[in-house]
Amino acid sequence: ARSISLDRFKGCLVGGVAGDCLGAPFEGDQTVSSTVLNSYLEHMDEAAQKRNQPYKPYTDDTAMTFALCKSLLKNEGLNLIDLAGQYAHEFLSDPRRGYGSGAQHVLAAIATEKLYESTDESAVLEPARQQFGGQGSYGNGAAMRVSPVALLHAKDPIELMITTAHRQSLITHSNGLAVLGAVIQAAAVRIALQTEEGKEIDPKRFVNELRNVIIKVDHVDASHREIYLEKLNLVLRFLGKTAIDEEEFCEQLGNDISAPGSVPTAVYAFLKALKPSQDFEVGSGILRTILTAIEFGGDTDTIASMAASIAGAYYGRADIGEDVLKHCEGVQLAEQYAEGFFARLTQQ
Ligand code: R7I
Ligand code: MG
Ligand code: MG
Ligand code: MG
Repeated sequence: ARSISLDRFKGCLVGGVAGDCLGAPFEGDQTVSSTVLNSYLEHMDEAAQKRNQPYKPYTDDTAMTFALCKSLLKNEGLNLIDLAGQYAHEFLSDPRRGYGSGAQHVLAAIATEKLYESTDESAVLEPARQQFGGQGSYGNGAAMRVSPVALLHAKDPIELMITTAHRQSLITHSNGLAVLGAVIQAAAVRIALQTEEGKEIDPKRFVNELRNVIIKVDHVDASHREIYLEKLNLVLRFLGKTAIDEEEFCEQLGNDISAPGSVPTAVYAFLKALKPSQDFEVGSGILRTILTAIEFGGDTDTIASMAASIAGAYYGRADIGEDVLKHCEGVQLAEQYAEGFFARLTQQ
């Protein structure tokens, strides 16, 4: 059976765009009821008629993902200085996409100091290192954009993927929690992508593979690794429950803009939505994943986008119909980038 395919490359990037566009209007809400979410999908055509098309804009999550795609394809791999320039250029050319305040500061500094003209990689990483009193940001901004790294390294040893996911983080996020979040998110996409077509995913095995990845990440604090290992235990614990106390879920697993408070939650949403849901009667696995992610409120664009990148890599582009996608900005560009990564892989 085939695993890696163009349809699944497209599913990954298109899923990420859809999660961002559909989740963004709920960012910062507490919880969102399934009644509201079902009605939201059903009335999308009606709502669209009142606005310009496509009326669901993407946010910083997708803007940075596209910048990463562009730089990786242009350089046939990671070029940190070019990538820093690409991130900064994307931000300055379209700054109102909802960037985190720390990220805005770092990207503006890279542009102001023209660090993308430097030949010294460490100079480009300096603004991120200085964030939050020298601790670096632990926001989820490095994880929310990382899915193209899994496509770039789809056929390479996992160590290469880990290194690229790690290094691309450092341009904006030097804290080990942010780095690990990005590596885990990239690994989740990779595992989904490599699962044979039609083969079911076993949540315990999926989580175990992520544990093995965490152990391989160098140059991060052991205490940061521990935090994620504990979060993955919680993912399995919540998956095993028949009823979930939303308050307890948000407090323990999280729904916020920190990497440890969102990346494991995205993994949870993907794994939870593998099974049909009584709440959401949608045929698409990707859409079910997105609604499952939005339901907990909080950082809905980012959690839905990360979860749907994983889901898209598993179900493929064909899983999600045009009914909803036609309202999302950036779908065509996502498909073009997926084609770029796929062509590169088949030429190797
Ligand atoms: O991580 P980042 O790019 O933000 C991504 C989020 C996503 O939800 C996007 O959709 C967008 O809405 O923003 O941006 P950062 O500014 O690096 O991190 C996000 C926020 O996390 C910061 O603005 C801080 O509020 C918080 N944060 C910290 N707070 C205290 N100490 C991150 N690191 C720290 C810290 O070390
Ligand atoms: Mg956003
Ligand atoms: Mg925001
Ligand atoms: Mg967000």
